Amino acid sequence: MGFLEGKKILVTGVASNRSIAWGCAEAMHKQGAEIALTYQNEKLKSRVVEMASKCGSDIALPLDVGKDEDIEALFASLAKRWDGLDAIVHSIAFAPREQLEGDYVDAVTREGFATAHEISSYSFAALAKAGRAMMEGRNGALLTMSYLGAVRAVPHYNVMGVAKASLEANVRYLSASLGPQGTRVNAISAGPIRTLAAAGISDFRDMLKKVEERTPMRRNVTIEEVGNAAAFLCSDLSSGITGDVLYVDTGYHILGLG
Ligand code: 0WD
Repeated sequence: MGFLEGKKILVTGVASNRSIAWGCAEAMHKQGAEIALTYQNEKLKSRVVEMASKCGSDIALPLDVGKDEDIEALFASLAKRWDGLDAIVHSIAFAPREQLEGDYVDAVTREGFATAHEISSYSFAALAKAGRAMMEGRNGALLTMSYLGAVRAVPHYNVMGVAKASLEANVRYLSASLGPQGTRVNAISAGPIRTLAAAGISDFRDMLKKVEERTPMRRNVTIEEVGNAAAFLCSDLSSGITGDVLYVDTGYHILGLG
């Protein structure tokens, strides 16, 4: 029996079979969880429906976190299928491409800053708020995906790093707020992984290579490894952990002069 047997878990942010969210969904399904997926737009719908079926699920629902009505409709639809919800995985981030090129001060704009924060950080609080009632009294868990750029200045990551810092603060505030109802809130800070979102960061290939050369384990992390850590953080095995950021990055973050 898997350690997520009987758990109902909503996984957002599946865009392809390389998505970190997909690593999470697969790992959680393996551990016995029932899975619901979301897709950002109609273009992704058929792919995500098919991916849900690989997890034995027929629940794939639309969600653009930039739209309050989508968030409301998501939980209304979910409530028709499930009598409660045990975990939400938030694996969503976005900044306009030109924000992720060149020098931070040159690139940053009011609009780029606002968009990055709204889609990549506020949306986590919005899902927590909308999902609160369904998660009440179930020892639930919320999980989001961060990156080292939240706490270090990483070339080209620019405003996304500032948004990830906000996201990590969000983890702490949400934990304090939802802890009394038994809901835990954590983040995984993943090492770089080649996904659709990563393709938007200039020199991403170089980043992968540098990490591989220097990181203690001399290789990059996989979505399966992030997924397994996510499964743990959404399970009762991590019942004493909240408000935290777990690094799943083959050890890169511990380096000084790498
Ligand atoms: O190296 C990496 N890939 C890392 C990613 C290292 C550390 C952290 N992360 C984070 C990302 O910042 C993000 O928060 O992991 C999370 C998932 O990212 P991913 O798996 O790397 O990327 P991807 O497979 O592209 O999935 C992210 C998806 C979007 O994909 P695209 O490429 O179309 O932007 O987030 C979704 C979308 O499907 N997304 C949205 N979903 C709902 N509403 C929205 C939105 N407004 N915007 C983006």
